[in-house]
Amino acid sequence: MPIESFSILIDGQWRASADGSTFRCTSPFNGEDWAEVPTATTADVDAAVAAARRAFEEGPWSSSTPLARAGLLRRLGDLITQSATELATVQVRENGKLIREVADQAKALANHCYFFAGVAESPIGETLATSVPNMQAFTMREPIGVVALITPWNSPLMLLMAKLAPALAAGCTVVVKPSEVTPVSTLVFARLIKEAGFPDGVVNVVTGAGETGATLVAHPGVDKISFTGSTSVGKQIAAKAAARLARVSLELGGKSPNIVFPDADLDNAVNGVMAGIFAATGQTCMAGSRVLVHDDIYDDFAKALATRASQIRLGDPSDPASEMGTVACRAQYDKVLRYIDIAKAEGAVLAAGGKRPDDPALEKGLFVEPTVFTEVTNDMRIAREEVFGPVASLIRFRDEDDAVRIANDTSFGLAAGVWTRDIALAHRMIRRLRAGTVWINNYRKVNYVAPFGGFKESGIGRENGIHAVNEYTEVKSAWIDTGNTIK
Ligand code: TXE
Repeated sequence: MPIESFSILIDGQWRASADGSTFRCTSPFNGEDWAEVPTATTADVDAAVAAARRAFEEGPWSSSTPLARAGLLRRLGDLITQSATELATVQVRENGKLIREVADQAKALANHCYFFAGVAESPIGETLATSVPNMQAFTMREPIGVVALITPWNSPLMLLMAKLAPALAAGCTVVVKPSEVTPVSTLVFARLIKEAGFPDGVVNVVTGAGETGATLVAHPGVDKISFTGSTSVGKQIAAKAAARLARVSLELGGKSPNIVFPDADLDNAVNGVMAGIFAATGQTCMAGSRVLVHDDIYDDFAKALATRASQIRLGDPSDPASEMGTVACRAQYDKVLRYIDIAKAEGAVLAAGGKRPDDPALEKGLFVEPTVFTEVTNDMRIAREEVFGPVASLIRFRDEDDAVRIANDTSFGLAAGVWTRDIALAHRMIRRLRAGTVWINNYRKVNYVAPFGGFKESGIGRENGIHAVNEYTEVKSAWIDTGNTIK
């Protein structure tokens, strides 16, 4: 197959990197290189930030009305709908995620545009009831300025859209740095930005590895960094941003508990636990990787889960019949297998999977069998550290208090699931779990209207929902003297 070449987008122009350097993308399914993408240099990052700054301060964007921005977002939504198949296919090629998962996700990107178009047009600001006589005081919200959007590889376009739509609705300009594992989908998507008619410099895309991201983070022209990725890089970014008090929002890792009480509908619970950890090959920040199961049902539940896990059909991610795709890249594949070894060494009992599949048809792909460990305790590394792969760890609990204690005994706090038919227990668990999202009798539901983000080391800030736009604005207070007190 010939290698396809792509360019970066700076100030509305498609360009090679300043020094002509490139890197290649490798298919996680067949191991072949298929695309060549520029490695953006410091000069490219400078040019992208300068273009974003000009567009923010001088271009038509700086005086754009909310109505105009909403119109562009709606047009982008329409173009996404027309191109949804292409946007899905390129992501499957890049990260090995199932077409049947990504196809719906690609279509749903348009909803973000429509929703945040509405948010752009909504009233903002408050009239204040101050204690000061003869004063009219009110607040308004203004765009923060130039925002760096640094994104990962697991859902490249959905995670980009969660940042881009509110940033554009707010009136910011952006420089996007997609993951080096999945840069092409963002570049293909950027064509739609141009076609929709956003002014030059409003959206710029530079590609490269972590170094390019670090250059962007350190750039004095960047007012805010919105990052999704690992907790370790998130902490580095927060520390660097703090040096010049640049704003940050961080959507980081998780070790989310999925808690099954003995009164739950067990078939539903098994399905939900499977979706929580095996969808997207376990490569989601919200993966339900710690499965907390009540003592009374533990053995039966473990048996049912192990049986179902071993029946999952691994295969070509572009085949709608496949039920689990590949891990996205070699480094991640090595990490998953390493954690499987760590779990075994710690004394966890392997109940399903635990290796690459024997099927010769899958031999070139980065496949790992759906894996279930039982007799995991919450102090083991497999229960404390994010694996980001198809590895479920089953932990026993005795009662509600024990479940809450184990669930909250983690440095993360992104999400949690609870399976029970007891409505009072469900409500108590929602309050007691320290996590940004709690699902009752379902798992992994996200939507553009529902705020998403983490407690503790799972992040800072929220994406989605009407308040996401506030992550891209500053509040200004204004005071007007209505008493003519200055003569
Ligand atoms: O993430 P990185 P990686 C977790 C998951 C996974 C681990 C490593 O546990 O196994 O992270 O994945 C850019 N300054 N998640 O290595 O490195 C990088 O180029 C600025 C959770 O892919 O955090 C990419 O664009 N940017 C997660 C982005 O950061 C830097 C999704 C994410 O890469 C940088 C993905 C630096 N110093 C992985 N170093 C989630 N929350 O969903 C790297 N980058």
